[in-house]
Amino acid sequence: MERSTSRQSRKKVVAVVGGGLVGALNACFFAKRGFDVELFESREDIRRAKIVKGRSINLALSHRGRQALKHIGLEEKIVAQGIPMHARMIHSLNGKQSPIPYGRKGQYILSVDRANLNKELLTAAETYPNTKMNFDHKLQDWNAETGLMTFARLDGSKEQVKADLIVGCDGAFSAVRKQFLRRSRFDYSQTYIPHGYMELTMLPINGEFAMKPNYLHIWPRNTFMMIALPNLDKTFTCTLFMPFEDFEKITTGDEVIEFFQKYFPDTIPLIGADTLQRDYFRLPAQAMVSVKCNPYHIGDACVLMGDAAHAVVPFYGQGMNAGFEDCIVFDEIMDQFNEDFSAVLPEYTRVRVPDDHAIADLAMYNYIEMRAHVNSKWFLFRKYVDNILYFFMPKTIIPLYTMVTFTRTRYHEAVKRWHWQNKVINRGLLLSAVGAVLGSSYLLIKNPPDINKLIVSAEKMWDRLVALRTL
Ligand code: FAD
Ligand code: EGU
Repeated sequence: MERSTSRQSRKKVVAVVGGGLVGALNACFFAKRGFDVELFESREDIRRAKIVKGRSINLALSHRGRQALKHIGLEEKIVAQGIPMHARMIHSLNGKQSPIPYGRKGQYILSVDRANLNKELLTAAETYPNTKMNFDHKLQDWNAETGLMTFARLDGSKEQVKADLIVGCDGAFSAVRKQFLRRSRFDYSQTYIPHGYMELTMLPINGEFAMKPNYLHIWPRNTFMMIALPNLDKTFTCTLFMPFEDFEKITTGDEVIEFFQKYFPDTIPLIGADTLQRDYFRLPAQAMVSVKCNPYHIGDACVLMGDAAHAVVPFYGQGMNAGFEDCIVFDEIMDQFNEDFSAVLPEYTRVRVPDDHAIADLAMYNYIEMRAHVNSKWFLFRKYVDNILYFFMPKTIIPLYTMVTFTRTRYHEAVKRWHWQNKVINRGLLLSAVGAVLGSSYLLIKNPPDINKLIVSAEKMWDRLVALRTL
């Protein structure tokens, strides 16, 4: 009796491992609930760092991520520092640009600066008196039985810390997750895709954005693809996605220009030939990995969130958004189960695993689909069809990306609904095809055409088909 009251009166210590996007956000969520929060980050404080290394410079923030920021009162501030992207801008090989809106007016995604977002989140976490930030603390090992963690410092020293709950937000190569791997009945899979990515900077031209700023620019070229997001300093960060084996084939500056001349000719004058060559060889192409696991928790002692639980390939722009939503889902379950970790953790796994696995699958599916046959024409066609169906039947046919990007529909529900919609669309197509055949047969029987006219028109049709192919 006495023990339990003393346990309840003592504030529980929550150790958040990883001070990246999800870790810093999570520190705010736990601090807001009144826990004693200790955040441990292996790198130095990026607010003081001169060079910020790490992954992609900017990210697309959408509804799920924004909702999470709203919970900690940071939505407005981050939105004000982001650049709205109301549409994609599809760049065809011939330089033609075609915008396709993301949704109705007011439906847009935001291009945000990763480093800036991380800094704002760390600062927000620090404003709570019950948080303590520990930089230069790299988790080496921890004990699932005792909750004792061992951290390595840059000076070679070690530090041991105990916590009531360990929250693993230490990214795709999570050290927290290592202990999970040693346990029985832990499912784990990791897949590297054959593509790598490389970031190229497009500087302003005459002090202005080199391209229209309020768009997500896309150059879909089947196996090669480039995406560009605007930054506040009027630059664009272009991300080139390409199989590693093709990256390796390009070894000289001339070959870089040759390659861009062939696939992204409109970008050469915008990026500039020398910048292009310099950026291309500055860093080797980066790998992309997809990680799925289950469960996300060990007893009442440890839980994984963000990339540590589910790294996804970036072909839906949802990695961070999903990680941020993890924090909301956990928070909602904390309310439901009165902050009782032994009940909250299993429930979090039960609820969240199907959704994170669904977005991991969707992102991988989109990667395979884009690589297989998405050139600019196909991309435009598909998105037009999506938007047209949505326009005429907004209650029935909601594009998948709309559910994923602009709602908090559970990812696995979105997938289910998408399958159902596809069935409806296919039935509709089949029905209209059957109707068309029956209808035209009837008309043909009623008024048989002159056979000579028919042959001429068939020839014309053929010419048109050939013309279409060579467009
Ligand atoms: P991370 O950002 O990886 O942070 C992990 C932190 O833990 C780091 O600070 C690291 O230093 C620290 N750490 C690691 N190991 C230890 C240790 N042993 N001890 C202590 N600390 C440790 N998502 C989107 O939503 N929209 C996008 O447009 C988008 N675009 C992307 C484009 C690319 C090219 C890539 C690669 C990813 C993209 N993502 C996007 C995904 C997004 O980057 C990740 O999902 C997000 O960064 C995950 O955040 P996190 O905090 O879980 O992990
Ligand atoms: C990739 C890298 C267009 C940032 C998926 C769309 C992405 C982003 C799309 C990166 C694409 C692809 C969607 C958003 C977004 C599209 C989306 C991909 C942001 C299906 C910084 N993707 N990304 N889908 O619909 O839902 O515009 O690096 F080319 S935002 Cl691959 Cl919405």
